[in-house]
Parts: sequence; structure tokens; C-alpha cells
Amino acid sequence: MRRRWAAAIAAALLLLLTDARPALAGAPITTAIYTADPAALVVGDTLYLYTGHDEAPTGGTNFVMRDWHVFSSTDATTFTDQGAKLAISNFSWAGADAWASEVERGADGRYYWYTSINGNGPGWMNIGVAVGNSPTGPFTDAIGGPLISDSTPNSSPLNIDPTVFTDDDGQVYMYWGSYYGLRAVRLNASMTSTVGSVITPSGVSNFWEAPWMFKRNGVYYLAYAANDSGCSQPGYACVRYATASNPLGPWTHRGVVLDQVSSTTNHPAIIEFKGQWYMVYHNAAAPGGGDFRRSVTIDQLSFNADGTMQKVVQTGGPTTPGNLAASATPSTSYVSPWETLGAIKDGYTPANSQDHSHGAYGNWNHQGTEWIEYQWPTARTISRSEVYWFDDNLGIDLPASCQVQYWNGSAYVNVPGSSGCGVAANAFNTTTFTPVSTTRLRLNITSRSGYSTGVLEWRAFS
Ligand code: FUB
Repeated sequence: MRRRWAAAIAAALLLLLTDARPALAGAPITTAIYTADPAALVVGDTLYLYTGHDEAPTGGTNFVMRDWHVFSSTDATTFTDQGAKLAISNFSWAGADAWASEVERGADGRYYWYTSINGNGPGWMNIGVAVGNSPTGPFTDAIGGPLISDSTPNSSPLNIDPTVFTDDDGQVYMYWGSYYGLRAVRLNASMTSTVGSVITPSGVSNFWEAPWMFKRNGVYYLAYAANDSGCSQPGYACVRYATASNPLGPWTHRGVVLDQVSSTTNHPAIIEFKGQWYMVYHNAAAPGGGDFRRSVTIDQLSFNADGTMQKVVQTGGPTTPGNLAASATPSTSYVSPWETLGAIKDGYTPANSQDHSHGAYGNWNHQGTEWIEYQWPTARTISRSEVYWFDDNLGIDLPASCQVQYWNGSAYVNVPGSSGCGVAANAFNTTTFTPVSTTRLRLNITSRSGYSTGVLEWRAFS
């Protein structure tokens, strides 16, 4: 028996190390064009997203990026493409590679658009800056040359991906870099020149590229793409983050806030809009998408009471019509620390019972009966449950049995007139029953001997 558990533990660890397959999240802000490298800015009641524009052909193996677009939204759900508001041609000294960018409002009320761009001078990538009088421009080159280039002392091995942050005291900071070379510098109030030396911030573990800086409750946050084996498979990246009490650090690494996505690159923008925090990022999920044909998407982000960020649940596009799970709060008797309970209500339709790409609920190494539950603030009429079981072919197997229950006001009882609770693999198992009005629906799951259980998706309907 001991040998069997040792094998199960080894297998689970192996899964942890290797099961970082590309996710398939959907819901891009547009499918009319391919977009990448989002930056976010709130002005009044509008959320603006500044994105790169992928124009690589199908099967292309390089970035083809010539301009940047502005998208606007008043509900963080529907986005309007305001068009290509900045292009390589706006920088007379540059000639290619309209890579990641970010817009920041200056003390003068103007909007400064910091861009990664390939200058015609020595070296490869530079950081340029354009300026406009409104969030949608028009924008013109603010300097007439790069703000940062390879000749900037202590510049990054690859000078791309600027993130610009204005502190409460008006001081402006810029972080940027790639190829593991994070750099930071103060900017002048004019927003177009640096102050003091470029520093190499400390404590930002496994930094690869794509920094995004913000502040919340007096704490500075730096999210960034990392591509270490602890969070992504070779060639892919996750988003880690660090916090600090000073805008230039030192930083303390806090963990992963966004798992690997379906594109090799990963690029965060984190922002609060109308009382809700969001993670804006890109993936390869749009029809015809790929590593060089990416699409920007947006998901909600939550903070824990101690200020740490919960891992973002990558949604699978529009939710199934009528699925009451979307508005429910999930809870459970036990979830393994590395699994994600929220994954059961992310709206994703798994490809099969091994499809862990959008996360899963799992209770390894518990055996016997565990439960998951949905709770609503007010009663819902429910007559159908649909569950898709998780089976990793290791310690988690299909259950021996299950039972749908509801809270009748004083106790959990079996749903009346149940059609039975199925335990089939690779499909939604539907349980129909006489409608109940309740604030809580529970799924009791009993494991097979020697195994634990898991759920990829659980839906509830009226
Ligand atoms: O889009 C080109 C580059 O890919 C960006 O500058 C990086 O952040 C990565 O997303």
C-alpha cells in the first residue's frame, strides 16, 4: 500500500511539473484583427486598451507588427476599436517592430504613449514616446528619437515593453526590459527624459519581460512574464508578480497570478475599473490564432484580504446560456492547494476528462466522500445539474457515485425525483429533478477505493 501511495505522489508531482499545457481561453475583445500586448488606462468612465496589432500570415513564424490600436469600453465587456492611432511611420527614426506599449497621462494632462520599436540606428529595439491631447490622440513623436536605446547606460539586453507609473507624489517611473533584463528609471515631469541612473531592480524572481506596474492600498505591484519551468512549459510564459513598499524596490516575489496561456508569449495589464479589478492579457484563442496571431482578452482579478492576488481564472468565452453557476459562489469540503475550485464555473467545455487546460477542482489525496457546492445570494429555481468529471489517469479517477443535494432551509437533502447521478468520462453527466427553490446546490462525490476525485466543470440550470 505504501508503495502505491509513493507511486501516486510521484505521479502527481510529475503531473505538476509537466501538466502546463496551453490554455484555450477565449472571449477576445475583437476577432476582426489580431491584437497583442495590452496596456490599460481608465479615463473618466471609459476603459481604454492600447494594443499591438499582429499581422503575421497563417503559419507565420515571426511577428509582423506595424501599428498600435486603441480600444474603448464603458463596461469592460464590449470594446470598440477606435482604430490604429499610432504606427511605425509616426517615428521618423524607426523602421520596424511595433511591439508592446503603454499610455500614461502626464502632469500636463496630455497622454504619453511609450512604445517598443526598432530604430534605424545601432542595436535592435528602442523605446520611443508619442504624445496626444486625448486618450485616442492624434499622437505625434514627442522626442524625435528614442527615449531608451542600447547606448543608454545599463539598458536592458532588449529594450522593450515599457510600463510607466505615476506615484501619488507625482514622481514618474518607467520599468522595461526583456531577456531577463529588467530595468527601471525615473522620468522627468515632462515625461520625455530620464532622471538619474538606470537601475536593475532586485527581488523580481524569474523576470523575462512584459512588466506592468500599479499601486493598491499603498503597496506597489509589479506583474511580469516569467518563463521558468516552475510555471510554464518550455517556450511558454506565466505571469508572476512581486510587491514592494518603494516604487524602485526592493521587490518581494509573491507568486503566479496568470498561468500559461495558449500563445507562447504572455503579457499582463492589471487595472481597477468601476470597482472591479481586471487582468488584461493575450492568448492565441481567436479563430485562426497562433503565437504570432494573438488576441487580447480580459478576465476579472481578485485580491485576498492580505493583498495577495488570486490566480486569474481564464474564461472560455461566452457562458452557456442559462448556466446559473456563473452567478454562484463555489465552496468545497476540500480542494488540493494546487488546484482551482473556480475552474468548475469558468464556462469552459472540456475536450475530454483529462483536459486540465482551464484548471480543475481536485481533492487528491482525500478519499471517501467530498462535496462541492454553489451558493447564491437569493433563491434560484433549479431542475438540472451537469457535471464533467476530471480524471488525470493518476491519483484522480472517476467517482464511484455521486449525489445532487440542495439546502431546504434547515438541512441538505437529496433533490427530489432525481434521474440519477452519472459518472461517465468525457461528457457532461446530466441529472434532472423536480424543480427546487434554493440558495445552495451541493454535489456529493464518493471516490473509488484508492483514488481521489475531481471536476472540470459543473453547471446548474432552471
Ligand atoms: O509583441 C512582441 C513582443 O512579444 C512583446 O514586446 C513582448 O512583451 C511579447 O508579448
